[in-house]
Amino acid sequence: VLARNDREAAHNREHFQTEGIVAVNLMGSPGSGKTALLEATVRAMRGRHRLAAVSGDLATDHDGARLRSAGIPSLSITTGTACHLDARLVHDALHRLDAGPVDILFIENVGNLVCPAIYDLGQTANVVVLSVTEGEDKPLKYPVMFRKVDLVVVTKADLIPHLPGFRREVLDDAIRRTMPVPRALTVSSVTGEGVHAWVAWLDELRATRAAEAPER
Ligand SMILES: Nc1nc2c(ncn2[C@@H]2O[C@H](COP(=O)(O)OP(=O)(O)OP(=O)(O)O)[C@@H](O)[C@H]2O)c(=O)[nH]1
Ligand SMILES: [Mg+2]
Ligand SMILES: [Zn+2]
Ligand SMILES: [Zn+2]
Repeated sequence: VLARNDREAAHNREHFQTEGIVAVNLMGSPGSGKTALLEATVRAMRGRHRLAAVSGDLATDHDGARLRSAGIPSLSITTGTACHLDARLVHDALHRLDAGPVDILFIENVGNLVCPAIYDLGQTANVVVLSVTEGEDKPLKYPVMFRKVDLVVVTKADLIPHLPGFRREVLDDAIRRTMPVPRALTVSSVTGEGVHAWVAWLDELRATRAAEAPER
Protein backbone atom coordinates (compact mmCIF):
# COMPACT_ATOMS: atom_id res chain seq x y z
CA VAL A 1 0.00 0.00 0.00
CA LEU A 2 2.79 2.42 0.91
CA ALA A 3 4.76 1.63 -2.28
CA ARG A 4 1.74 2.46 -4.45
CA ASN A 5 1.16 5.61 -2.41
CA ASP A 6 4.79 6.65 -2.96
CA ARG A 7 4.34 6.36 -6.75
CA GLU A 8 1.18 8.44 -6.60
CA ALA A 9 2.90 11.00 -4.35
CA ALA A 10 5.71 11.28 -6.89
CA HIS A 11 3.08 11.98 -9.56
CA ASN A 12 1.58 14.74 -7.36
CA ARG A 13 5.05 16.19 -6.82
CA GLU A 14 5.49 16.42 -10.59
CA HIS A 15 2.17 18.25 -10.88
CA PHE A 16 3.24 20.70 -8.17
CA GLN A 17 6.67 21.29 -9.72
CA THR A 18 5.47 21.81 -13.28
CA GLU A 19 2.63 24.06 -12.13
CA GLY A 20 4.82 26.04 -9.70
CA ILE A 21 2.70 25.14 -6.68
CA VAL A 22 3.96 25.07 -3.10
CA ALA A 23 1.89 22.41 -1.32
CA VAL A 24 1.65 22.50 2.48
CA ASN A 25 0.42 19.36 4.25
CA LEU A 26 -1.27 20.69 7.40
CA MET A 27 -1.70 18.03 10.05
CA GLY A 28 -2.86 17.98 13.68
CA SER A 29 -5.40 16.60 16.15
CA PRO A 30 -9.14 17.04 15.59
CA GLY A 31 -10.06 20.58 16.58
CA SER A 32 -6.47 21.81 16.95
CA GLY A 33 -7.35 24.81 14.77
CA LYS A 34 -6.20 23.83 11.26
CA THR A 35 -9.14 25.38 9.42
CA ALA A 36 -9.16 28.44 11.68
CA LEU A 37 -5.47 28.97 10.90
CA LEU A 38 -6.22 28.81 7.18
CA GLU A 39 -9.07 31.30 7.56
CA ALA A 40 -6.69 33.66 9.39
CA THR A 41 -4.06 33.06 6.69
CA VAL A 42 -6.45 34.10 3.93
CA ARG A 43 -7.23 37.31 5.85
CA ALA A 44 -3.55 38.06 6.49
CA MET A 45 -2.35 37.32 2.95
CA ARG A 46 -4.83 39.82 1.46
CA GLY A 47 -4.59 38.33 -2.01
CA ARG A 48 -0.74 38.49 -2.22
CA HIS A 49 -0.63 34.83 -3.29
CA ARG A 50 -3.19 32.72 -5.09
CA LEU A 51 -4.32 30.24 -2.43
CA ALA A 52 -6.40 27.07 -2.63
CA ALA A 53 -7.23 24.29 -0.19
CA VAL A 54 -8.44 20.73 0.04
CA SER A 55 -9.58 19.45 3.44
CA GLY A 56 -9.73 15.82 4.48
CA ASP A 57 -12.85 15.01 6.48
CA LEU A 58 -14.52 11.69 7.29
CA ALA A 59 -18.06 12.84 6.63
CA THR A 60 -18.77 16.53 6.00
CA ASP A 61 -17.96 19.44 3.69
CA HIS A 62 -17.78 21.90 6.63
CA ASP A 63 -14.11 22.87 6.24
CA GLY A 64 -14.37 23.19 2.45
CA ALA A 65 -17.39 25.45 2.89
CA ARG A 66 -15.61 27.56 5.56
CA LEU A 67 -12.62 28.14 3.27
CA ARG A 68 -14.81 28.97 0.28
CA SER A 69 -16.54 31.54 2.52
CA ALA A 70 -13.10 32.85 3.44
CA GLY A 71 -12.62 33.48 -0.28
CA ILE A 72 -10.43 30.74 -1.74
CA PRO A 73 -11.15 27.76 -4.05
CA SER A 74 -11.64 24.82 -1.73
CA LEU A 75 -13.32 21.47 -1.36
CA SER A 76 -13.53 18.70 1.18
CA ILE A 77 -12.19 15.22 0.52
CA THR A 78 -14.65 12.87 2.19
CA THR A 79 -12.66 9.85 3.34
CA GLY A 80 -15.49 7.78 4.86
CA THR A 81 -13.63 5.58 7.34
CA ALA A 82 -10.03 6.54 6.51
CA CYS A 83 -8.35 8.61 9.21
CA HIS A 84 -5.76 10.14 6.85
CA LEU A 85 -5.38 11.41 3.29
CA ASP A 86 -3.40 9.49 0.70
CA ALA A 87 -1.77 10.72 -2.48
CA ARG A 88 -4.50 9.36 -4.77
CA LEU A 89 -7.28 11.15 -2.83
CA VAL A 90 -5.37 14.43 -3.07
CA HIS A 91 -4.66 13.94 -6.78
CA ASP A 92 -8.31 13.30 -7.62
CA ALA A 93 -9.46 16.25 -5.52
CA LEU A 94 -7.07 18.61 -7.31
CA HIS A 95 -8.47 17.61 -10.69
CA ARG A 96 -12.01 18.14 -9.34
CA LEU A 97 -11.13 21.46 -7.69
CA ASP A 98 -9.83 22.94 -10.95
CA ALA A 99 -8.67 26.10 -9.15
CA GLY A 100 -6.68 27.61 -12.03
CA PRO A 101 -3.16 28.90 -11.28
CA VAL A 102 -2.27 28.43 -7.60
CA ASP A 103 0.80 29.64 -5.68
CA ILE A 104 0.16 27.92 -2.35
CA LEU A 105 -2.04 24.85 -1.96
CA PHE A 106 -3.02 23.89 1.58
CA ILE A 107 -3.79 20.23 2.13
CA GLU A 108 -5.64 20.10 5.45
CA ASN A 109 -5.27 16.51 6.57
CA VAL A 110 -7.82 14.53 8.58
CA GLY A 111 -7.58 15.42 12.28
CA ASN A 112 -5.18 12.77 13.63
CA LEU A 113 -1.67 12.89 15.11
CA VAL A 114 -0.67 9.41 13.95
CA CYS A 115 -1.12 8.07 10.42
CA PRO A 116 -1.20 11.27 8.33
CA ALA A 117 2.54 11.42 9.04
CA ILE A 118 3.08 8.09 7.27
CA TYR A 119 1.48 8.94 3.90
CA ASP A 120 3.48 11.08 1.49
CA LEU A 121 1.16 13.34 -0.51
CA GLY A 122 3.85 14.89 -2.72
CA GLN A 123 3.83 18.00 -0.51
CA THR A 124 6.53 20.66 -0.41
CA ALA A 125 6.40 20.98 3.39
CA ASN A 126 4.84 19.27 6.40
CA VAL A 127 3.35 21.38 9.18
CA VAL A 128 1.70 20.22 12.40
CA VAL A 129 -0.79 22.38 14.24
CA LEU A 130 -0.72 21.80 18.01
CA SER A 131 -3.04 23.79 20.24
CA VAL A 132 -2.02 24.89 23.72
CA THR A 133 -4.82 22.85 25.31
CA GLU A 134 -3.53 19.48 24.03
CA GLY A 135 -0.71 19.06 26.56
CA GLU A 136 2.97 19.92 26.35
CA ASP A 137 4.02 16.28 26.10
CA LYS A 138 2.37 15.61 22.73
CA PRO A 139 5.62 15.69 20.69
CA LEU A 140 7.04 12.97 22.96
CA LYS A 141 3.85 10.88 22.77
CA TYR A 142 3.47 11.21 18.97
CA PRO A 143 7.12 11.33 17.84
CA VAL A 144 6.46 9.88 14.37
CA MET A 145 4.52 13.03 13.48
CA PHE A 146 6.99 15.46 15.02
CA ARG A 147 9.98 13.78 13.34
CA LYS A 148 8.33 14.36 9.96
CA VAL A 149 7.44 18.04 10.17
CA ASP A 150 9.25 21.17 9.04
CA LEU A 151 7.30 23.44 11.39
CA VAL A 152 5.08 23.27 14.48
CA VAL A 153 2.40 25.94 14.69
CA VAL A 154 1.30 26.29 18.31
CA THR A 155 -2.27 27.58 18.12
CA LYS A 156 -4.85 29.14 20.47
CA ALA A 157 -2.21 31.33 22.14
CA ASP A 158 -5.04 33.59 23.34
CA LEU A 159 -6.06 30.79 25.74
CA ILE A 160 -2.70 30.60 27.57
CA PRO A 161 -3.82 33.04 30.33
CA HIS A 162 -6.62 30.56 31.15
CA LEU A 163 -4.24 27.58 31.44
CA PRO A 164 -2.37 27.96 34.72
CA GLY A 165 -0.62 24.61 34.20
CA PHE A 166 0.71 25.40 30.72
CA ARG A 167 4.51 25.37 30.66
CA ARG A 168 5.96 26.64 27.43
CA GLU A 169 9.50 25.46 28.25
CA VAL A 170 8.25 21.86 28.61
CA LEU A 171 6.65 22.06 25.16
CA ASP A 172 9.77 23.60 23.63
CA ASP A 173 11.91 20.88 25.17
CA ALA A 174 9.63 18.16 23.75
CA ILE A 175 9.82 19.82 20.31
CA ARG A 176 13.64 19.98 20.52
CA ARG A 177 13.81 16.29 21.41
CA THR A 178 11.66 15.13 18.47
CA MET A 179 12.01 17.47 15.47
CA PRO A 180 15.13 16.97 13.32
CA VAL A 181 15.36 20.76 12.87
CA PRO A 182 13.27 22.29 15.67
CA ARG A 183 11.13 25.16 14.49
CA ALA A 184 7.93 26.45 16.11
CA LEU A 185 5.69 29.49 15.80
CA THR A 186 2.94 30.57 18.19
CA VAL A 187 -0.30 32.02 16.86
CA SER A 188 -3.86 32.86 17.74
CA SER A 189 -6.26 32.64 14.84
CA VAL A 190 -8.79 34.55 16.97
CA THR A 191 -6.69 37.63 17.82
CA GLY A 192 -4.33 37.35 14.84
CA GLU A 193 -1.30 37.31 17.17
CA GLY A 194 1.66 35.63 15.48
CA VAL A 195 -0.10 35.10 12.16
CA HIS A 196 2.35 37.49 10.45
CA ALA A 197 5.26 35.18 11.35
CA TRP A 198 3.42 32.19 9.87
CA VAL A 199 2.72 34.18 6.70
CA ALA A 200 6.40 35.17 6.57
CA TRP A 201 7.35 31.47 6.85
CA LEU A 202 5.04 30.70 3.92
CA ASP A 203 6.50 33.60 1.91
CA GLU A 204 10.00 32.26 2.53
CA LEU A 205 8.98 28.72 1.54
CA ARG A 206 7.44 30.08 -1.63
CA ALA A 207 10.51 32.23 -2.44
CA THR A 208 12.90 29.31 -1.87
CA ARG A 209 10.87 26.95 -4.03
CA ALA A 210 10.41 29.50 -6.81
CA ALA A 211 14.20 29.94 -6.91
CA GLU A 212 14.63 26.15 -7.22
CA ALA A 213 12.05 25.76 -9.98
CA PRO A 214 13.41 25.29 -13.50
CA GLU A 215 13.11 28.20 -15.96
CA ARG A 216 9.86 28.04 -17.84
N1 LIG B 1 -9.58 30.57 21.36
C1 LIG B 1 -9.24 30.07 20.19
N2 LIG B 1 -10.01 29.13 19.60
C2 LIG B 1 -9.62 28.65 18.40
C3 LIG B 1 -8.44 29.07 17.74
N3 LIG B 1 -8.31 28.38 16.60
C4 LIG B 1 -9.38 27.58 16.54
N4 LIG B 1 -10.18 27.73 17.62
C5 LIG B 1 -11.43 27.04 17.90
O1 LIG B 1 -11.17 25.64 17.98
C6 LIG B 1 -12.25 24.90 17.41
C7 LIG B 1 -11.72 23.99 16.31
O2 LIG B 1 -11.16 24.78 15.26
P1 LIG B 1 -11.03 24.24 13.78
O3 LIG B 1 -10.30 25.27 12.99
O4 LIG B 1 -12.34 23.78 13.27
O5 LIG B 1 -10.09 22.98 14.03
P2 LIG B 1 -9.59 21.89 12.98
O6 LIG B 1 -8.23 21.48 13.40
O7 LIG B 1 -9.74 22.40 11.59
O8 LIG B 1 -10.63 20.69 13.26
P3 LIG B 1 -10.88 19.36 12.35
O9 LIG B 1 -10.80 19.78 10.92
O10 LIG B 1 -12.25 18.93 12.76
O11 LIG B 1 -9.81 18.39 12.74
C8 LIG B 1 -13.25 25.92 16.91
O12 LIG B 1 -14.25 26.10 17.89
C9 LIG B 1 -12.42 27.18 16.75
O13 LIG B 1 -13.16 28.36 16.88
C10 LIG B 1 -7.63 30.07 18.39
O14 LIG B 1 -6.58 30.51 17.90
N5 LIG B 1 -8.08 30.53 19.61
MG1 LIG C 1 -10.68 21.56 9.97
ZN1 LIG D 1 -5.23 6.71 9.01
ZN1 LIG E 1 -2.37 13.78 -12.68
